[in-house]
Amino acid sequence: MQYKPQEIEKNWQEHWDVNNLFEPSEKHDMEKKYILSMFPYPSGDIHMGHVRNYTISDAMARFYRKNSFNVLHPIGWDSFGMPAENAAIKHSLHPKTWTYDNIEKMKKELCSLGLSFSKDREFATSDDIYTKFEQQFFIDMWNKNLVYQKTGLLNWCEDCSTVLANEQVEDGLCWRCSNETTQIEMNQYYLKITKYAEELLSSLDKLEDKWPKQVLLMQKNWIGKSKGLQFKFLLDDVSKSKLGNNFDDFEVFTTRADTIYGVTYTALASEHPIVKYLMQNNLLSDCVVRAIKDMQKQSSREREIGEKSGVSLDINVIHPLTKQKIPIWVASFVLIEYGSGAVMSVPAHDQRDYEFAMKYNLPIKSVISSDFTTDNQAFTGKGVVVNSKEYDGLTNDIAKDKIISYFEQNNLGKEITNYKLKDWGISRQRYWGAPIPIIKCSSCGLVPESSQNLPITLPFDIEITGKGNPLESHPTYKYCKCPVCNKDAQRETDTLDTFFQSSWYFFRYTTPSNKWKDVPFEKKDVDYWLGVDEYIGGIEHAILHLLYSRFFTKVLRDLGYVDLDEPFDRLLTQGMVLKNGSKMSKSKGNVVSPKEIIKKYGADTARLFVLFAAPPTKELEWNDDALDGSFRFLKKFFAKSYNAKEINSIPIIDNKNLDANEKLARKKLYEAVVKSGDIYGKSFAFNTLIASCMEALNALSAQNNEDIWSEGYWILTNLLEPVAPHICWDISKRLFDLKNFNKLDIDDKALKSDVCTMALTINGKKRAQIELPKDMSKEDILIKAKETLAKWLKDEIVVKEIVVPNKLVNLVIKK
Ligand code: ANZ
Ligand code: ZN
Repeated sequence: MQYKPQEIEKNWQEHWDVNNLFEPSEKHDMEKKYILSMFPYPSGDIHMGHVRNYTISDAMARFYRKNSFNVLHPIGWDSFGMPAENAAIKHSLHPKTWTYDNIEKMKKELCSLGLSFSKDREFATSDDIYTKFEQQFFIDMWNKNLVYQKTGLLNWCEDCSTVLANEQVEDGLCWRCSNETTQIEMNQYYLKITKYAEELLSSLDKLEDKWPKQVLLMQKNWIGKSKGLQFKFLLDDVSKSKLGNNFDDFEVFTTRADTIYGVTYTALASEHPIVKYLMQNNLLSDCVVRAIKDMQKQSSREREIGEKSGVSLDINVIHPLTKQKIPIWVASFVLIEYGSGAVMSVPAHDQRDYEFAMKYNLPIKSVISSDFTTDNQAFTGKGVVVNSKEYDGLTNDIAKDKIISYFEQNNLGKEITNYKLKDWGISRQRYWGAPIPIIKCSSCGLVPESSQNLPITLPFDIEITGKGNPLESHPTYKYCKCPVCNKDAQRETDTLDTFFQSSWYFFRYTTPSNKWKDVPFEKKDVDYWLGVDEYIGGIEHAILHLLYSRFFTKVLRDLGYVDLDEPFDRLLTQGMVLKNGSKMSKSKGNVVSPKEIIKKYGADTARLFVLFAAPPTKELEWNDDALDGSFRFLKKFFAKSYNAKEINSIPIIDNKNLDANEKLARKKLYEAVVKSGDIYGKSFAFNTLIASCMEALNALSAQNNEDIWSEGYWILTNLLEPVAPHICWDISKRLFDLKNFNKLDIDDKALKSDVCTMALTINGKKRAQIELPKDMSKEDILIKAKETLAKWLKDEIVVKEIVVPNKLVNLVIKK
């Protein structure tokens, strides 16, 4: 019988579909596993990254299902977002039509991979009913003061007359028209994620050893907690009068109070109120103004890593301890959003300050002595304080504490904790998103929509031109009544950031779809299913999505919706899929299409290859030969299945009566069973499990005991089912009527059977080693050895064969 994956796969996909075999049970007395892969954006095409992601989660889901767990393995669509609007402009398709057509298309492609997703729990985040609950959450947050509006800086393209997301600005230029972008101030809605900064940081501890170290570190750095001294620099009298006596001082934040005697200048952000005042009152020369405007145009990334620039403002402060005059500069690397948007600069001990001082010829004063000198660099290490009056001779850590105490005792400043984390700006000036349920009333101000009017849905009849927000120009959408005073009012036309939707989708899956109309999810379902046991996705989500989801969970907890602190118990970040060493991408032209692979080899081969070629967390280099190898293995696996006979339960075999080859086959089989127990829930190194199964099939093939063949297929179809489900269901149905898809018991006797490792050498040089049953005949040993050494023996003449049983084989070849 020939292996015809196309036929087998279609049959089983239909069988699974018709019989709804992958729905979770609603009985909550079973042990559960919630296996979640990050849901896709419906771009229209499945790529190899998807294949990898969903094959990993599917293998986990199938394993746990087979081992009697109640498994939730859902899929949905992260379906709002910009690409739908771009497609609308490019292909004149309505974003909604484009999105939902893509979902249908991608669903078919996913189905062709044989993925065991729950059909019942599928949804798209652009579904009106999803929006309804999302808007309710927004209103709940509004009422709890977790949402607020303030003016924020946004990227603006004058030509497209639209606001651009950070990702749409490339080197300061609009991604669509390549015009220079500017920063404009606009009213934005923000979520108070900073209120949760401390908890988001401290509860990372609970995830230690369960999330990748790298992700924990990235989150920690993003939250960026630091303790330091906040104090005021007083302006000198001349400077005060220059500023029209509108300012007496400004605040700075420093983590290095120990270096305060080394301050040689201070620096303000280009958006600092003092800078703004000087500009607005024409107190600066044209070229200084121009330089400041250039700094304001830089993105925060450029400001942090780009070339430092600055200008002197020609005003001064008084050093709080030495009372000396210190000049005030504007510097590109000082960020307005952090601390107080102003710094004390210590070029001797801070690299940025150092580079800036070198560039503009500012003095450098060393106040920490070190044993080693550094050229062209600030000394940032620990040391003994010098040039600092009464603090001289102390270690810098002690000096820091003393200086902070001095400031606190003399009311000059205080120790504070700062976080880099900023509030989450959630408004987007575009159409294809969830409408923000706020109404602007001229008497009542900003008022949330009344709950019974939810969902506020998008109008379908819009014109998408790429200029401005289509909701703004729609003839009726924004006109409404104020829910409080019933006067004419206007609806907010901003829509929500798509990260808002992806921050709670995993809660929604837990509740059966027949209840979705009335509730976002049921608490008892969330109690049972969460936290997610295994969350699988790309490292690109290490910060934003994962942080926002953690934040949302804590907010929903505080709003009373859930009893949960952390949503994702374990996280697996899959490696990238590469070809010729670089990430597969259309622009590089190195994309391999999953569709073509499935057509040519079948889904099982694609899945086997993806899981076999590398452990899930490592990069996977595409390799056509290895793909072919996976196919050949399955062909052999299928062909040899005819050596096994139909049985209803696993044969009982006594190891005592077996010959060496039979013992080895059983040993290999049970080693594979042990391996399977080792990888699930731990490393998920499917590659090692597959290798074990391959070895077991080889060992099986070296014996001809029919019972062992049956036992072998009972075990192998069970172990490989998560990896290559179609072929395993097919063989298992024919031989065992699927009765072997249960937990496997381990036969210890089979595992313990005697095997020895033999070294294989050629002319005394070690080439390989093999495992063979103990006390195998010399003839058999030689056959095995020559098989293994085949590639070295090609075209060679063996002149002598030496076999030391249970130890080694040496072949002497003619030189
Ligand atoms: C003087 C100093 C001396 C500093 C020294 C560092 C080393 P972290 O640890 O990341 O919180 N800083 C403060 N506000 C800033 C802003 N708005 N934009 C850019 N830089 C700012 O960083 C705190 C340090 O970053 C502060 O300590 C300050 O420079 C700078 F040898 O003050 B430091
Ligand atoms: Zn009103």
